[in-house]
Amino acid sequence: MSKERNAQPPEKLTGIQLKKIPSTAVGLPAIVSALTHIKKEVGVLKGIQLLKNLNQKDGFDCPGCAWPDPDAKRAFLAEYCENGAKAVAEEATKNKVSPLFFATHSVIELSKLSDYEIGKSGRITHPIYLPEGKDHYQEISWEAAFALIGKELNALDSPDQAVFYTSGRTSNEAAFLYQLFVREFGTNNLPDCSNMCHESSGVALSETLGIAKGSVTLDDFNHADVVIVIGQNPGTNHPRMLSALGETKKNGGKIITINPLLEVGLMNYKDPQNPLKWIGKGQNLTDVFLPVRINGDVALLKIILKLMKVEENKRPGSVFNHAFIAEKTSGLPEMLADLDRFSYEDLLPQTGIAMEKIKEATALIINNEKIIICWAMGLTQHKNAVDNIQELVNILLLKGSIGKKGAGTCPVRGHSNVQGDRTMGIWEKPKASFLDALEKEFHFKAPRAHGLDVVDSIAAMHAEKAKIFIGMGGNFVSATPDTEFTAAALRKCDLTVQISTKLNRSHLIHGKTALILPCLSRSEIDLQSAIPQFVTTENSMGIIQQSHGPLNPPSKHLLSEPAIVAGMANATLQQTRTNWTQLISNYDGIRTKIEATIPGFKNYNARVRIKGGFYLPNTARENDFTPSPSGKANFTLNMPSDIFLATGQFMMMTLRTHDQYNTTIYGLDDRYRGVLNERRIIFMNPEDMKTQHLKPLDLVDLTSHFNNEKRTAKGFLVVSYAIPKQCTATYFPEANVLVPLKSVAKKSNTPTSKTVIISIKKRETNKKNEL
Ligand SMILES: Nc1nc2c(c(=O)[nH]1)N[C@H]1C(S)=C(S)[C@@H](COP(=O)(O)OP(=O)(O)OC[C@H]3O[C@@H](n4cnc5c(=O)[nH]c(N)nc54)[C@H](O)[C@@H]3O)O[C@H]1N2
Ligand SMILES: Nc1nc2c(c(=O)[nH]1)N[C@H]1C(S)=C(S)[C@@H](COP(=O)(O)OP(=O)(O)OC[C@H]3O[C@@H](n4cnc5c(=O)[nH]c(N)nc54)[C@H](O)[C@@H]3O)O[C@H]1N2
Ligand SMILES: [Mo]
Repeated sequence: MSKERNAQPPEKLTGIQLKKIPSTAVGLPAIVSALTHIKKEVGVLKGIQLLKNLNQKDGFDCPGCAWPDPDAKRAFLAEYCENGAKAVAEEATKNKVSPLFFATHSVIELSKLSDYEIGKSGRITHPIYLPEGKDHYQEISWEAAFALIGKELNALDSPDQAVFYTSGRTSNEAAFLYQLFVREFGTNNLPDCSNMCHESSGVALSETLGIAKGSVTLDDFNHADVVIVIGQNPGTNHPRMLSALGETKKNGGKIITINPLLEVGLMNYKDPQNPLKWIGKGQNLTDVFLPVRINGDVALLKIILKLMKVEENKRPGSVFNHAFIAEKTSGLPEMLADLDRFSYEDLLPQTGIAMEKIKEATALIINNEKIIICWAMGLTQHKNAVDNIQELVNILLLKGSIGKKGAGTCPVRGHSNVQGDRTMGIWEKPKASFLDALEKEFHFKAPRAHGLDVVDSIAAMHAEKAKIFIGMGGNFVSATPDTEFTAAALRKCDLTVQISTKLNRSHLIHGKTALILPCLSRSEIDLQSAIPQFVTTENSMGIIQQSHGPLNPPSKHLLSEPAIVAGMANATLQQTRTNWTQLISNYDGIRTKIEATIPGFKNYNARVRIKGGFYLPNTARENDFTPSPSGKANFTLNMPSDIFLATGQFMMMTLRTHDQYNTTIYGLDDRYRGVLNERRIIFMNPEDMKTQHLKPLDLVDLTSHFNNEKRTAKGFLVVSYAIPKQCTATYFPEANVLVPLKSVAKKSNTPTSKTVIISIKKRETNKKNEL
């Protein structure tokens, strides 16, 4: 066996089966799939206990996604979806990773497994340590682990030589303490998963509307005339959003879908919570489907804007909301003039869509006022991602479709508390007012220089400018771009520390020494001073709610995330005036500190105890754009894609299957796209396959091209699919090795995981299972 720890999943095929793509999402198959996972991972009784509590007002917040729960009515048994059920099944698994497991399996051996197999090993039960040069992790006491972290951190030449990553499941309480610890230590190096996710949305919305968050509430979906879903696959990633879209339709609203793929969930669905509806035809969702080419969105939106302008010129006052524009916005003349620089002839080929279809969608926008636009990674992970989102804002501003019922921005967040973590100060570019408040409350000098985000952290570790990596959750090596480069960066560190629930590849690609600190999950009872604590989270629409897990933890050696932060802080900070031990003895104390430092949390402890929680203030929702740089809502000038494909090159987007949560692989199927039991596939347009002389299920190697650099991923099966020409799709994380670290979005520095330029080469072998 090679001595190298594998940073990538093995290039092994698992036995693909292709099925007909279903015509309906959710319904009975989703329930069956959810229950199968629950039964296999946790057992029936514990499973029912879990589902009963999920997303209820006195239950716990689903770790699946950040979609909000209904303010009033919640489903009788449970407010859950197939993929939420899979998420809780995964963390409540019966399988355990104990010190004995590590004694019998070396790190090298584990790294040869697939991500699916690594994840299925189960929950980590003890703090674990990998001494320098060793192949087996071994048990360590919490005290010794914290002491090691304190010693290593304090031995650095500068606090800026450490990076402190966060994934978005971390509760508000843990996130607040974590950023406080990091800033008291002396750095703003707080990269987080947001840097790879909705950072582009935050940048675009702050510049235009003065707030980094979306403006709509769930109730707005009941009132919208038109909902545009662009660059998002809610049937898989936010299944409960389908119910909201269903409500829009029931109330007479229309849905426009803009996506290279006709994602089943957006076409037709059967409400899982209403068994009477499992039989029959289901509900149609999308009215107009625009199959845009990858990264053709700005071109498409510019055509829509141009058509709106033409119609407005014909019938002044019939398209634009002049009262709103005059009172609230700035920059309209420049934006309208800029549209003339772009011709339909130049824009249309970038979209790949027939003009008639675009006109059909534009008519809905022209003739209606209450418009919601929802988006996710299909817009945020491109070089011109910020332009994508600002172009959407241009449309909303022309219509005055913001800050009123049934209208507004809806960036649909990923991780269940990624938005809350930012509110709590997990950010490498904190505002001065936030640092001022921390300094006042905690009596220390906060570092003012901006810190490193994800991409810059990787570069800094690779250049040995950063030497310690601490990860609060997540799976850094597999989630980030440029897998081999990132792995090399992590291997150069003196110490890597992962605070985790389950085993993942980031435990196996480590620094000279490594620690795994196992923590409680969202679904478990968190006792401090013998009293059960609850934590709080913020969903995609800015509602703060409490969450308390019903299950006994899988091991008595686990600590909560806040307790782990306090342990690290006590072992590291010599000058601190914060009483960390007291803060974690009762989480109300942490919330009191949050209230004292972060706006919007007045009477936090009382208000969060009211069932259903409370809304944070949201200026855009209130039609107030004064926090924007100009004091008004800004129209902006945006650029279409400048990507040029040479002959034989394709654009590749990296997607989630229906059976994974980011890097956690629940199973090997992508049911809604008709691909079963295989992840190493590439979706291709049948005509492109012809020109490349490829047949279905041919085995190919993929090479990405960026600035004369090449990266290769081996062994993918070609799947013929309805995808625009010159566009292809693969799954994340298998294809991350192809995403160049330096290929990032302008302004937000987000890796361009949805526009990777590749060429495809057929393998000269017939032995499909021997790569
Ligand atoms: N079950 C489950 N739920 C999840 C997750 C999960 O992995 N599993 N992940 C969570 C996280 S962290 C996030 S951020 C979200 C992700 O949620 P999504 O953003 O829905 O996830 P992706 O699979 O990245 O899908 C992106 C969608 O954008 C489309 N797309 C790609 N490129 C373009 C483009 O150039 N233009 C347009 N218009 N569309 C494009 C793709 O075809 C696809 O439908 O989901 C969250 N919820
Ligand atoms: N190519 C490509 N790359 C992408 C994306 C893409 O679309 N394409 N999407 C990007 C996006 S949107 C995101 S958000 C990132 C995700 O990046 P991450 O958030 O880093 O990755 P996850 O896979 O969500 O992390 C899973 C791990 O978190 C740990 N974990 C789970 N629950 C808890 C908990 O409650 N506490 C703690 N401490 N640990 C826990 C488990 O050990 C699990 O293995 O990936 C990004 N990477
Ligand atoms: Mo995300």
